[in-house]
Amino acid sequence: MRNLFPVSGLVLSVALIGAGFVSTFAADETLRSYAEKNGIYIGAILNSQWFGGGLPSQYEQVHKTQFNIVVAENEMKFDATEPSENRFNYNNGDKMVRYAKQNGMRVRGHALAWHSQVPNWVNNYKNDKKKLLSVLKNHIDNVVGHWKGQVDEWDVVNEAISNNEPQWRTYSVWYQGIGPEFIDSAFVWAHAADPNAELCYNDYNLEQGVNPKAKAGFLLEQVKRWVANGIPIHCVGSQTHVEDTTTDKHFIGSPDSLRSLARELAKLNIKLKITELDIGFKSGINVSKSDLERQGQTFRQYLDIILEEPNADTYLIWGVSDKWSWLGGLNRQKGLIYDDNLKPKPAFDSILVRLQNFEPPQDTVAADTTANDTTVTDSTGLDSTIVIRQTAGPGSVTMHVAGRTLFIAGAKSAKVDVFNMQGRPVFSTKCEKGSIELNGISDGLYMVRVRSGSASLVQKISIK
Ligand code: 9MR
Repeated sequence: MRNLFPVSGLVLSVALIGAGFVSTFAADETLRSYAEKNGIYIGAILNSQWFGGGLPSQYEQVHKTQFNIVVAENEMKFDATEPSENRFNYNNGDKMVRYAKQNGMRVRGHALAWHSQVPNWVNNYKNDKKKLLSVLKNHIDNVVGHWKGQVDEWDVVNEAISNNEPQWRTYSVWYQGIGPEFIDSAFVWAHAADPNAELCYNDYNLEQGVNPKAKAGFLLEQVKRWVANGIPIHCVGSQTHVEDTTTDKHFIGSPDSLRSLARELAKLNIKLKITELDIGFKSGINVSKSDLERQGQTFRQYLDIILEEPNADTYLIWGVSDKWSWLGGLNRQKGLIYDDNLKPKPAFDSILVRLQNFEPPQDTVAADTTANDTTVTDSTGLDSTIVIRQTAGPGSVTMHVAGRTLFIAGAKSAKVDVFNMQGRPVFSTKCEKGSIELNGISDGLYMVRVRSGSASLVQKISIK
């Protein structure tokens, strides 16, 4: 892969980003610019305080400069969007969607069917299965329908698995009132309401091993079943709320375990996303500089999964600054990548440097695309036909664009998906004859994914 931003190592030029704080990186060296170079999304929640205008302007400046995917901390949850029966409130969610549009960000919706933050009125129907099914369906129809085409992906079901044993979580109004089939139904309804949205199952403690006794092992069996039954699920979100390795005696999670889950999901053509990352220390302890550096290494190890596993594309942190973080409630502290004064911590540097320097392993990168005469140059003068990632299959799939024709070599039959630069699908088709026409798509940059059997190629193209 060619580097859009040929910078090596740490650049120690001092630049002001936003008002009043100093970073050791130049202003255009942002997490999002390097994430985009690598074809991944990097993001942070918009904290609840942002919606009420209660945060300093620096916060938003950092957020929109550094991130290219956003999710609301609380504002798209059931209690926020349907506080009373069949009366919906989309104000805060709309505000976030506008913000995302203005700043070219992808939008995650969180969360549709969850046992927590369910308004009281829902519990009135806990003994009425038929009514509860219609309550959940109505919620999904309305909320997903309202943001159809604007929310790119949804946590359709959140935290439905028990913490301690490999089984469903039983203390949930949806589980108790409907049974586990509420999950299958929720995916089907969400898909019907927005057939282009990516639909995820989201949970925590998924980094604790893929074995039948662990949550991830139980989940994997369910995902296999959902896929076999044609349930429209596209991704698993791993919240990844973890604790620093030295302060948590019970810490049993690891980036390696999460990587194993990603690989198991790849076999099912399901993506893995890190959706709520924080790496906290126990409350009350002194956190030293070397603790923060170790924390940065752990942030980097989780990022490596997203960079290296072809079915992983999103790295989302549950907060921006340690000053506004839910972690206190969990007896943890300092789990994010900006400190109380919105200054980047060592974890920020670890992530940025890794994003700058990452090169996919040679054997997974397609042959040099400059060899054909269709490599195009965009207005910035940079090559824009760039292979983002390739999964080897039998034979090697390649693609190139000439005018509005996309040529595909190395596959007799292939599924082609075209996404805009925010990751929203704009066009899908099957290619049977070696080429397809990209008429009806406006000029600009796109990501194209070609899949044939187990081979998959993702490439950035420019249409002019
Ligand atoms: O950060 C959220 C916090 O403000 C809320 O009080 C809390 C209530 O459940 O939810 C927090 O977000 C949670 C997320 O929605 C699901 N995964 C765990 C997150 C942290 O608790």
